[in-house]
Amino acid sequence: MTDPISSEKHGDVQIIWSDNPPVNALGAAVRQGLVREIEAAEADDSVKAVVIACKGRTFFAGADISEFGKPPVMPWLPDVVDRIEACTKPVVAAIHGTALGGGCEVALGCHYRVAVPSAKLGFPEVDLGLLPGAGGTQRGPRVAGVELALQMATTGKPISAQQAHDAGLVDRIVEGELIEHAVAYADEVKDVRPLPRSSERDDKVTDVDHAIFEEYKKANAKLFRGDVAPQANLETIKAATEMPFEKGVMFERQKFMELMAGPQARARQYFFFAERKAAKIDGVGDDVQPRDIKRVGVIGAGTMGGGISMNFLTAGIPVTIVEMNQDALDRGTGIMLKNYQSTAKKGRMTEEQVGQAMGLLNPTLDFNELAECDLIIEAVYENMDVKKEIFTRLDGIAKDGAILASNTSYLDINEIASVTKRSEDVVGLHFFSPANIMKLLEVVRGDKTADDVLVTAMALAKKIKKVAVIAGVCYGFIGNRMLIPRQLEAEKLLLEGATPAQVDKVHVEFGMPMGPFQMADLAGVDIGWHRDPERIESIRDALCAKERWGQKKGAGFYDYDENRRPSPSDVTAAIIEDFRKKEGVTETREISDQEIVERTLYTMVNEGAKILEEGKAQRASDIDVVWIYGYGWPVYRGGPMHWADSEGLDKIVEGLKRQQDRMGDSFSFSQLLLDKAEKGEKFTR
Ligand code: T1G
Repeated sequence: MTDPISSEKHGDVQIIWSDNPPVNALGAAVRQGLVREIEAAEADDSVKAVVIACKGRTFFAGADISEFGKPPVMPWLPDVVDRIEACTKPVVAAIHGTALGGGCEVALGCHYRVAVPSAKLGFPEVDLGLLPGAGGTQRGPRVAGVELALQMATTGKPISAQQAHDAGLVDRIVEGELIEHAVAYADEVKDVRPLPRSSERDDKVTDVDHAIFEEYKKANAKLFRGDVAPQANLETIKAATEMPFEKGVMFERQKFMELMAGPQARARQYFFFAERKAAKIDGVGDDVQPRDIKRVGVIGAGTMGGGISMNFLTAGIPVTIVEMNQDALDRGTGIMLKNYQSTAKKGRMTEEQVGQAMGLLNPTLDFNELAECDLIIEAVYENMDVKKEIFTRLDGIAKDGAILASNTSYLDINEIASVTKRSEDVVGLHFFSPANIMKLLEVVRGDKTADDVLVTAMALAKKIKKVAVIAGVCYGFIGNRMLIPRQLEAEKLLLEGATPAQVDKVHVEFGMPMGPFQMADLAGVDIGWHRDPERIESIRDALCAKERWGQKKGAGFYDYDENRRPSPSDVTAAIIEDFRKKEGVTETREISDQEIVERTLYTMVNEGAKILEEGKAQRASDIDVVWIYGYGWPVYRGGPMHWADSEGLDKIVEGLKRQQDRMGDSFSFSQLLLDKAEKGEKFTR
């Protein structure tokens, strides 16, 4: 392993370089090299000042997460930062890319910080279930101010170089050649004494009104629900206003170790790598090149077609969107513009960017205009015959090499491909509604889908800022397939005596954004309904028959007021009671919350295991990525499969056995789950 740290002289300024691709993570060799080179610079009388800089695309992007959980190798990062700060000569951090976590802490240990305009600085440790553990919770407030440090540490969101400069976290923003400017700055300050050591500054942490912490917590309540790391970050930042630096860092160390030892940090760190692993396609070499996608075609300008189109327009990729009639086309493009304008109103886009995006849109009624597209995505009515008809037409007009994709959320991609003469070009691209917001994209691999089509889909997903997961062809692919047992058991529980509110409460307390019935009302109780009000085969049918189709109708499982605020419904209770009678259910019983967990969450794990054993997901961690990005599964639980491991697969099997009789024939055990539980194995380690 070559030494990632080197140094070179520029006049009487010593530059200490880190060259540790891909992101200059502060692994052991980097930490050792930094201490070695700082001590050498300090001992060298010809050196008057030091610059710390990084090669490649970014300044240090943090501690090396792959080292977590392994035996520690000295020096600790806090000691490295302290050693830099203690240097008797000025040290200047030259920042480009993203100075994150430990990287931002190294910069804070330096006496000065210069950055290029595009640089970002941040404390994303909270996203790993941690807090800045190398003095950042104490130096951050002292340099950037308590409120900005609090926001950075509890949200994990990076700030721009300009914001950092305005707050005093960056001393100078330099245009052009960073190193040249950094060396010049070091030369400028080489005789300045005393050295501005962040840990010695108290002006921004004294006389702080402690009310800001409670106010911040109240204003950001969602951040603190369920997740323990944000609270720990708040407490350590607050400590900077209550105690001297030395005590503050001891408190920081204590809180850091507590978090690191907890299940939430383990889950989040697992997920950090799970998300990145999802991009890898088993059995497809890095030599397989993506196809060039210059123009995308979207068929259907409804909610999905419009949302899908926006992803590409925002990424600067032209879109031809096709509808059957002008009204539908105008309505669709109008909604797209409205969505962009509301984003601009929130300051997340400029009006000019809105104009650029919409300027790339070619709305048309002429299906043949799709002939010039490199990727065509069908986003029409969820009906196999309709899709087959469209793909038959596409086969006749799409240019050679065009990728033909369906946004179907359940249907068989192989069957759709079978009507074309180019099955190798057919793939599923299952976006999640709202398609311009939700990060998840299920890439559904047909039996004949070519490798380069998959590689193209994964590359395009990254370009449009989606997290893509490869799914095999089965009903509902990965996410929606696991919804099936959950929804089925949830409705059966209503028959047996539970209420929608009780089932939903268990899920929300678990950390889901909403429960099964709240989700049904949001998505539409009538999704997949056969539309025959006389045919009442489930509680859903009974609700649909009464046009209780969910939020859009002001009533579904719940009643809704004009602001769509839900309340338990007596009408729904009566409909459930009637349906019980019709089904011959004469008595109901008290349902425990644990039973709800076992029948609606444990059954999801069982289905996930079946998806794995059938090869419809590449790995268990992909299933976790689907559920966290597609349905809001609490990331601090790591996804259904990681959560099952942390519960213990034997406990999952036990719970399912307890419920097996109640669940009846609709439930069958995954053999993989039984085998792993038997052998004490896990899905995700
Ligand atoms: N450690 C180890 N590997 C890392 C890494 C890290 N900190 N950051 C990225 N990688 C790997 C990643 O797994 C991937 O590997 C490759 O680099 C490219 O990453 C004491 C305790 C920097 C914004 O949380 O946010 O400091 O898949 O695909 O989209 O207080 O990586 O190619 O094999 O994400 O261009 C705090 C995490 C750590 C930053 C670049 N720092 N990284 O995004 O590339 S904790 C973070 C990121 C800490 C101290 C505490 C992003 C990025 P592979 P990528 P990208």
